[in-house]
Amino acid sequence: MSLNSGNFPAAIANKSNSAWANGGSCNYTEFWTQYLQAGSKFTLYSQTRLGSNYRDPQLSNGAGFDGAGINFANDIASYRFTGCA
Ligand SMILES: [Ca+2]
Repeated sequence: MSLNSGNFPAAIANKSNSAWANGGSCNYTEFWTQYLQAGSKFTLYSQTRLGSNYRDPQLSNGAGFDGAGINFANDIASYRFTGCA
């Protein structure tokens, strides 16, 4: 596991129906359904670096540009930042 990835703490893992990304030095944030960046994922852009597609208020109806049709509600456990400066 690199510095650009990690697991969400147990207090919030698998308990969210929304997501918002604001990577300070990375263009993309991947949200994964399993710990250690496994399972299914969707990707959001950085709010500050790209300025669009950076949040999804309802994960139950699919999420990101690569997670269409997948129910991610209460099913996000880890993350990875990509496209980093
Ligand atoms: Ca959605």
